[in-house]
Amino acid sequence: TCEEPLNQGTKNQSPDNQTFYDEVMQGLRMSPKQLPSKYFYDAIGDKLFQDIMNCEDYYLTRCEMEIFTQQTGQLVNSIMESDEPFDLVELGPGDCTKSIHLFRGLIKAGADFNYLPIDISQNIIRHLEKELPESVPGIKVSGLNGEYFSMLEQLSHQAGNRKVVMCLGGNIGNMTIEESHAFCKGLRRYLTPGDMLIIGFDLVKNPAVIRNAYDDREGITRRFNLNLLRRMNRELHTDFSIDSFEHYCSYDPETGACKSYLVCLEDMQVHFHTETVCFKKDECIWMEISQKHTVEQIDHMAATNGFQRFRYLTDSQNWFVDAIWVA
Ligand code: AVI
Repeated sequence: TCEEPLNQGTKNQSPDNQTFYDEVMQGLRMSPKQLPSKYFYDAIGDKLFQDIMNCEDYYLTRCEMEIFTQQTGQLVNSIMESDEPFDLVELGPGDCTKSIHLFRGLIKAGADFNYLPIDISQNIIRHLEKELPESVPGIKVSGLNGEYFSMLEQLSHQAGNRKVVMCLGGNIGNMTIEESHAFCKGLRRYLTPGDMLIIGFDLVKNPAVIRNAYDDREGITRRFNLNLLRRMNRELHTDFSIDSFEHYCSYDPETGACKSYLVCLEDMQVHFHTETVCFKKDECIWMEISQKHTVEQIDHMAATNGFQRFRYLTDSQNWFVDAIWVA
């Protein structure tokens, strides 16, 4: 029979899986059902996201790359407004394909800085500590492995330089407007007046361009979303029938919210350890939000969370902005 999911019988999960399981169940108890998009990124999801970033229809990476390669001088000058040494803290650095252009510019300009990437993946941190000094001679890298706010907390207890924090890739778009305000407020607590934040936002634009980016012709985004069901089958031993779900993406030009869903094509029961979850034909699971912003909303986000607008760098199509704010 199909019962409401109950909070019980999860003792056979490992602690890592337990959190995954609990967060999944919490989302599936909501209406509409939701799944947490942060779990997209297992090894297969990472690879699919790489493919998304390289695909024709997904413009965000190309736009921000253009800013980092064509406007490196403006970035360097903004950061070096003050000639004091600084700690360049990057939240979720990936493989630094964009920020590496900034590092080279800063070193060329004689900047005195330490690069402190923060990432939840120990592999990424190890990789950057090893590779960056080889590809960017003269860079000083000291990685921090953990959650953004706990690592910033740790840093705040050490005597440090002024901070320049970078949050690239439009990752803030994967939060609702409310969550992104809370995130900026949270960040601000770890900064002191004069510190800087460089934060990437995807801008509102022709709705068709946005929809195509999240429903690409090659079907990579579709596979990226479905991979979370596959991951649950692998790691939580569920029995989702993957072929019975279809990717659907909506964009609302009035709110700037781009949302992706998986639509269930038939009535189905999915078994979770000791619990069973029912899905109805045509029911949608909300998978992810990719919020688009106007410059006015970005200004408002700065002003209401303790930042001042310093400089905005956009790509040549005006599709993406790296906002530079001062605390
Ligand atoms: C990581 N993040 C900024 C991507 C985005 O554009 O929302 C994740 C993504 N989801 C589907 N395509 C890309």
